[in-house]
Amino acid sequence: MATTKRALISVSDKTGIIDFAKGLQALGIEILSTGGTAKLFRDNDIPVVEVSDYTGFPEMLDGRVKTLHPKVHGGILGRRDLPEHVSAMQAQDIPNIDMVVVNLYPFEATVANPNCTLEDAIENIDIGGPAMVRSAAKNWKDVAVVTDASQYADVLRELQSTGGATSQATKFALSVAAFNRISNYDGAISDYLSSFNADGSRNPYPAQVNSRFVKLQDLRYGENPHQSAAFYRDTNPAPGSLVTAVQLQGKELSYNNIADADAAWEAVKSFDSTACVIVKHANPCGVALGKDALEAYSKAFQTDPTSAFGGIIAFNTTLDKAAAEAVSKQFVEVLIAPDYTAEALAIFSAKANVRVLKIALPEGGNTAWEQGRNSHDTKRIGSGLLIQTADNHEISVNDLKIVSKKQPTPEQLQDMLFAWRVAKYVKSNAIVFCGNSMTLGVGAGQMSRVDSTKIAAIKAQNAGLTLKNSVVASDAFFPFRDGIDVLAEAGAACVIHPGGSMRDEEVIAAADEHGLVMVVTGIRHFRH
Ligand code: 93A
Repeated sequence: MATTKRALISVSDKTGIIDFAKGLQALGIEILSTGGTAKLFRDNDIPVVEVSDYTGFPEMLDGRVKTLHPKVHGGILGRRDLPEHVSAMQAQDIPNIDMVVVNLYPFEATVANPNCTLEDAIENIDIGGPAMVRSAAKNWKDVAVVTDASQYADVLRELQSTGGATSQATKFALSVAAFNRISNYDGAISDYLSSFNADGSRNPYPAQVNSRFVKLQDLRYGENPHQSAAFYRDTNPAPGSLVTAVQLQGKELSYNNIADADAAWEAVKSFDSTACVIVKHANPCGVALGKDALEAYSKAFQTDPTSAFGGIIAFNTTLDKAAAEAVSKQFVEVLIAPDYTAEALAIFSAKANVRVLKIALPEGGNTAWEQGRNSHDTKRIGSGLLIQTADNHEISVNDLKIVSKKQPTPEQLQDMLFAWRVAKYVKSNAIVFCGNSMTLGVGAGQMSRVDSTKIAAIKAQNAGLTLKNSVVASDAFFPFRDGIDVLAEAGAACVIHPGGSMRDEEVIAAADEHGLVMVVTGIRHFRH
C-alpha cells in the first residue's frame, strides 16, 4: 500500500478538521489548503501550503476559482500505474495529491432557510469542491477522498495503524460515499432550481423528480418470501416519522411489519387525546380513545379480537405497566409508542420476539414536515410515479353541515369526528361504525360501498358489539340509498360522509325516512 504524502484539505464545515489535520501532520503528510481552511490551520500552528502558492495562480473571482487548476486536478487524476501519466506529470511538474478532504458550500442548509434568495442559493453552488471530489473518487485506487467529518476518525485510525496508507477497500468505500454525496448535492440543486417557474413563482411539480434515500437496513425478504427487499429513509426525514424509530427489542422488522407499523403510527399520532390503533394488513382493525393507554387499548382490541391477533399496536402516549400487561396477553408483532415505563419494558423483555419501537412524537410547527407529515405522497406504478399533496386535511365541528331533519347531540358530533378521522386511514371503500370513541365495525378495501357496510356490520356482530345508536363514517359519498338502508338496519343513528352525489336528495330522504342524523363534510378521503 502506497503511503499518503500530500493531502488537499478544503472544507466549508470545519467541524473536527483541526484534529484531523494534526493527525495527518503527525504522520508527515503535507497539507495543501484553500484560503479559509489554510488560515484556520495557520491560526492553530498546523503547517500548511496555500493552494494559490502551490499552483502559482491566485484565488480569483470572489473565490469562484480557487482549485480549478491542472496542478490540482492533474495531481489528483494522474494514474500512478501508467508510465505515460507518470512522465506527463513529471514533465509538467505536477506532484501527486494522495488524499482529498473536501466538504461543499452549504447549499442544502442555505435553501432550507425560508428567507433564502435565488442569488444566495446560486452563490452557494460549489463548483471547485465537487470537481475535486469527482476527480479523487474516479481515481479511488490511488486517492482517498474524504467528504464528511464523520469519516475522519476511521480514516485517521487506519492511516495511523499502517504508517500512512489506506486500503483499497477503504478507498473504494470512500469513493462510493463521495459520489453519493455529489449526487445528493446536485439533486438538491436540481430540486431547488426546478421548483421555480420562469416568472419566479413556485412549481411544486418540477420537470424531473430526484429521489434521494439512504439505506436503513436490508430486509430478510419483501412482501413475500420470494421477493428481496431493503428499507430506506428520506435524506431529511420528518421528525416523528416511522423511519426515526428506535427498536428497543425483538426480532428484525419485516417488510410487512414496516408497512403496517407506518399505517398504525400515522393514524395514532393524528389524534390529540390518548389513542390506540391496531393494524392488520395496512388497515386499522381497532381504534379507540381512552382516559389512559389501558382503556384505549382495551376498547380498540374489543372491535375485532380475531384480526388483532398478530397485529401491530400503536399508542400516542407512554405505555405503562397496566397497558403492557393487557397487551402482553395477545399475540403482537410490533408495538409502537413514544415511550415506555421501565415496568412496561420489563413485561416485554420476557417476550423476546415482540418488536418494540420507540418514536418521539413530533413537536409541531407550521409546516407539514415539522408536524411529522409528508407534504406529498408518491405511488409507484408500472414505469411511472404518481405524486400528490398528502391527505393532510383536518376538519372541525364548524366544517360539518347537518343535512338531515334530525339534529345530532354534542356527543354524536364528537363520535362522528372520531369516525371520520379513522375512516381516513382505512382503505376505500371505507365504512367505519363507531360509538363512545371506539370503532365498532370496520369495512375496508371493498369494491362496493354496500359490501363494506355489510362487512363492517358483520364484524361488529362477530365481536358481540351492538351497532344500536352507533355513528358511521363513509370515506366517500353514497351513490345510492342502498348503503343508507343497510346501515340503518344495522342500528346506526348518525352518518357522516362527504356528500355531493348526484342522488344526494334520495340519500338524504333515506336518512330522514330512517330517522338518522346525516352530516356532510364536503371532503373525500379515498385511500387506495
Ligand atoms: O467557488 S468554488 O466553486 N471554486 C473553487 O475553485 C473551489 N475550490 C474549493 N469553491 C471551491 N472550493 C470550496 O471552498 C470547497 O468545496 C470548500 O467548501 C470551500 C472551502 O473554502 P475555504 O477554505 O476558503 O473556507
